[in-house]
Amino acid sequence: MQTAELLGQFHEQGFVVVEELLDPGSDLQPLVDDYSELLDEMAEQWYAEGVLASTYDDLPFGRRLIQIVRESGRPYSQYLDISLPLGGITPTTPIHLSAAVFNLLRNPRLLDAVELVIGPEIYSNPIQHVRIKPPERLLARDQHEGLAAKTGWHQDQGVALPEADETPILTVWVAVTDATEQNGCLCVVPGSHREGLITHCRNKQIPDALVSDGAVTLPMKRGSVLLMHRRTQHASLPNVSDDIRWSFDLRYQPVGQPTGRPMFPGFVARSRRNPASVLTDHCVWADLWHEARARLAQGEMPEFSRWSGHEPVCA
Ligand SMILES: O=C(O)CCC(=O)C(=O)O
Ligand SMILES: [Fe+2]
Repeated sequence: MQTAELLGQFHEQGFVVVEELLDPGSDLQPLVDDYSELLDEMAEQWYAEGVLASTYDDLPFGRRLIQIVRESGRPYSQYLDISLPLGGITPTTPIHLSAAVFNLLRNPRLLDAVELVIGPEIYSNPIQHVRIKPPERLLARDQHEGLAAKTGWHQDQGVALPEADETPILTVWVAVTDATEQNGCLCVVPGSHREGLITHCRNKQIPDALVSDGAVTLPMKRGSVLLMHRRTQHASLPNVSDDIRWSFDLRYQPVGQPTGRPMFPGFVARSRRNPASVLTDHCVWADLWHEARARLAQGEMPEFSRWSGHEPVCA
C-alpha cells in the first residue's frame, strides 16, 4: 500500500492493516523461540510443583501451551505478558522482559509504519500486552482473565488516564499467528474514532447499546500489523478453533507527552532530533520495569477507571 493510501485509510476509518509488514522468519521466529524457552521454564516449574504430569517437551508450542493451561487450570497470562497488571503487584509478579520482546518494540519495519502516522519522534508507550489464547472452551473459570479470552468492546483511550487524552497514542496490533474468525480475530467499527470517547462500564467495556453500528471482522495474516486510532471501537471474537491465537498489542506516541500510565516505564524508540536519547540497551529497559515493580509492590496504584460503573447505561 502506498503511504498516501495508508494514511488516508487510517484517518477515514480509524485503522489500517499493513499486510505482511513483518517477516515470519527474521521478525517473528525469534519471538516463537523466546516464548518456547519461557514455556519450558513454566512447564518444568509446574511439573516440579506436581501440577503437571509431564513437561510435554515433545509437543509443538501451541499444543504444549494448550496442554499446560488445560491440565494446570492455573492463570497463566501474567507469566507471558510484557507489562504489569493494574493491581495486586508484588515484588515477584511475573513479567516477560526478554531481548526478543525489546527487539520487537524497536523493530525498524514496525517503527517505519508508526512514523508514517505519528512522525519520527517515537516513544514506546508502556500499555503493551501479549495475548496467546487457547481455545476458549478449554479455559477454566479462573483462566478467563483479560488476556486469555475474547475481548469486549472498548476504546483504548478508555484504559489510559485522562491526562493522556490529547496524546495521539497509536495502537499497533501484531499478528504472530494468522488471526481468523475461528481463532478470535479483532472486530472494529470503521469510522468510530470520530465519535468521541464512549462510556465504559465497570468491566472496562462499552455496553452493547452504545457500540456504533457497522462492525466488521478483521482477519489478518501472520506478520500483518494493524495500526489503530485510540478512539476506534474494537473487540475480539472468542477462539473457537483447536489451536492458539497469538498477538502482541503495542502502543506508540510522540516523545514528551503523557502516556496515561505514568507509573510504568516507556522509552524513546526513535528520534531524529535527539538520536542519543534512543534506548538501545535491553538490560536498561528490563531494569526500568523491575524498578517500577518494586516501587508498585509497596504503594498504591491510581484508580484506572474514569467511570464509576453507576452510569445509567451501565445498569
Ligand atoms: O487482541 C485482543 O483480543 C484485543 C486487543 C486490543 O484490545 C488492543 O490491541 O487494543
Ligand atoms: Fe484495545
